[in-house]
Order: sequence, then C-alpha cells, then structure tokens
Amino acid sequence: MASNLKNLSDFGSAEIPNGIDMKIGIVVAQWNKEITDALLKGAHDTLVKHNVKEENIVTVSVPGTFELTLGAQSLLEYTDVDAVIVLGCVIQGDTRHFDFICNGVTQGITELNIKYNQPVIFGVLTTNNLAQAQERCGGSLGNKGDEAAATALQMVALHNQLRDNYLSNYEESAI
Ligand code: DLZ
Repeated sequence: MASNLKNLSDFGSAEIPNGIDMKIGIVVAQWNKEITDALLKGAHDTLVKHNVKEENIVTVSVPGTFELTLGAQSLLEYTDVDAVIVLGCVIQGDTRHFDFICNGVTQGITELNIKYNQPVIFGVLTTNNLAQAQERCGGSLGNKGDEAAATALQMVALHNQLRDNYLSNYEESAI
C-alpha cells in the first residue's frame, strides 16, 4: 500500500508485544529538527505506552540522516539495547543530495541488521516537500515514529522467540 493511503499510527495496540523487559535505542537526526522532534516524541510515547521503562530508552542525536548508520552501530556496539530505531527526515531539494543520503542510509541500516543480527528499524521520512513530512510526523497520516516503535517491539519479541526456540531445541538434541 502506498504510504499516502495509510495512517502510519494505525496499528492494533493488542498486536504489539509488551516491552516491559526490553531496552530500546533511538538515534535521531537533527536536520529538519521540527519534524524529527515530532518523530522522536511519537516513538518515545509508543514505547512507554507499551511498558518500556524510561530508563531503558537510550536516545542519541546525530547531525543528519546520513549519520544515522554510525549512530546506530555505536549503540549496538557499546550498549546492551535489544533494538535500535533510527529517525530522520530527508526532503527532496534541487540537487541529487536527496538520492545519495537516502541510498546511503538505507543500505547502511540494512547492513547493520545483518551484521549485528539485531533489529534496526528504519524510521526515516523521505518526502518531496515539508508538507508531506508534516503529514507523517503527527499530522493527517499519523506518525512514522509510532510505527517505528511498534515495529521495534514486534521485531524484538520475534527475535527473542526464535532464539529461545532454537536454544531449547538445541538443548534437547544435545541431551
Ligand atoms: C546535506 C543534507 C541535505 C542537503 N539535506 C538533508 C536532509 O534533507 N535531511 C537530513 O537529515 N540531512 C540532510 N543533509 C545532511 C546529511 O544527512 C549529512 O548530515 C551531511 O551530508 C554530513 O555528512
């Protein structure tokens, strides 16, 4: 479904796992700060709503969306977070900068998921203009920060479940 038809905050709360035992990192870009602050609020509020403790939410800022990859890698490397959410907003301009930043961060975040075998959730708006970004950070189309936080909780729960099943099967077969 095209994202212009979907409210990004429109997910059933009952389907979201309990975050009581989870620790979540958030990396937020400072470019387009009005937008990314709103994404951060959405992500933070959704985590807390699903019982992630305030002290288990680790938030760091980076200058721009291009730096989100290294920020996420630093959290994975130096902290014990279960997942990282990256939040940014890239708005199309007159040059090809948009494409380079979007390609760089998409590839970087994809690689981190695989390299660390931990969820790194892509909460980056890539829009044609400011109005489209405003619609998606708490406006008429919801908040991509909410969606990213819900996705992080789902991916941590799935990851833990698969790991625990694998470990219990491995222990049974080792007896
Ligand atoms: C340079 C730049 C431009 C033109 N546009 C954006 C943008 O729309 N959103 C964003 O998050 N960052 C932008 N940046 C900054 C780059 O992400 C990065 O911080 C710089 O290129 C330095 O590496």
